[in-house]
Amino acid sequence: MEVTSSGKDMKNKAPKHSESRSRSSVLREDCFHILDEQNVADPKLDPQLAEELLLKMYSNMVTSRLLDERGMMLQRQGRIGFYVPATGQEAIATGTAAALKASDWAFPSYREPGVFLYRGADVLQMIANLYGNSGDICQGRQMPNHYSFSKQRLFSVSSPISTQVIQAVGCSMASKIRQEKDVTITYFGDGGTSENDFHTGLTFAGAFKTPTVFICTNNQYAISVPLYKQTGAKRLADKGIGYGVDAVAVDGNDILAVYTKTKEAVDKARNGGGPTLIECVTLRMGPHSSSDDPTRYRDPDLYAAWEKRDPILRFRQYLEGKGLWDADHEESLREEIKDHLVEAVEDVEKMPPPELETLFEDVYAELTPQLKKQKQALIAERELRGKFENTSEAFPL
Ligand SMILES: Cc1ncc(C[n+]2csc(CCOP(=O)(O)OP(=O)(O)O)c2C)c(N)n1
Ligand SMILES: [Mg+2]
Repeated sequence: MEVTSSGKDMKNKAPKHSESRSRSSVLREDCFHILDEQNVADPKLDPQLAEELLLKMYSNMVTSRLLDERGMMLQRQGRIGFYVPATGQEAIATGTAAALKASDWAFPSYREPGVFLYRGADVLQMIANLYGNSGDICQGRQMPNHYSFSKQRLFSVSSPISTQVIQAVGCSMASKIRQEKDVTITYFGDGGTSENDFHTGLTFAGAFKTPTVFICTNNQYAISVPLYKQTGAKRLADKGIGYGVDAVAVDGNDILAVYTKTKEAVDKARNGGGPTLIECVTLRMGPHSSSDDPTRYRDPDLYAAWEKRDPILRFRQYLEGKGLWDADHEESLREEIKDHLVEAVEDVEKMPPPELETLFEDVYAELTPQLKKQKQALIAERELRGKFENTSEAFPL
């Protein structure tokens, strides 16, 4: 069910929380979808994307999944301190990114590696961010999974929830004022819709009709807090109404549905039609982060039901149905990606930590007198000690 900002078709058909698990699918009834529960596309809704694009999307999803597997393994082996998996959410990152132009702006959260990958971020540099060493664009000043790739118009990820929402709206206001035809997309979670910044961002977007697309990944949890404890709203898409922002809920595990609704929203924004909020309904299949143990708070039945709706599996079956994919393709793709990741990890692990002097770079064009003094003192201290030992312990995030 689509919601317009006039609220016309809002005779609330939204399910009660308890109803959301009652149909054969665990997916809420109101979500736009193209693939059915047997993963067959509705012929009237199938966007009939070109083969090259479909295969690029599939490869991107698998790369994101395998990067997650590797990242969690590296953390468990003590080679990196922290990792945030996006497992189960690959259709959202890839389906939305595929609907953008390279000149559009993206403001992701920590759970969208697929957006970075799709827009051409270098995997080696992404892995270097996990290590925070000299290969890292941010020279170890960011948390793991908080990537920054400004050349690809990918804004730096921030940990504080939803801060990117107002930044994205500001960016799209700038595009509008400059009469540039770029669209800004931003991503946040279900929990993120309880933050002030979400409401401020949507207020400005609605008032100024900015070319912004808001992607709310409703993965049903904010760390251990389930959605029904997070909000009284039955649908997060409904939150658009109060701000005059058109909204729609989609099956977040159906990449064709995610792509189709994002493309509509992006085209509308580019043509002066204003912002859209897209609620992508999914389930976070992994832990919140490598520091979390979801078995302490999660219903195993819900998890098992969503496992059958794996977005990669569903898309693969769609591709197989079109004769574009088979087991041999799958094996060679996975081999190729795994080899690439192993090689990148090996290369990154050879890189030294960032130079001490980099601590003083990238903020001021010219160092302030105080910073100059601090820099000299630190260099003198290093000469005295020979080197600095790394005595830090991983912070349990
Ligand atoms: C302003 C703020 N409050 C609290 C936190 C701690 N925190 C980190 S992630 C998170 C949950 C966010 O949940 P959601 O928005 O649903 O996104 P998800 O992690 O599920 O992708 C919280 C509360 C934070 N980073 N920033
Ligand atoms: Mg969440």
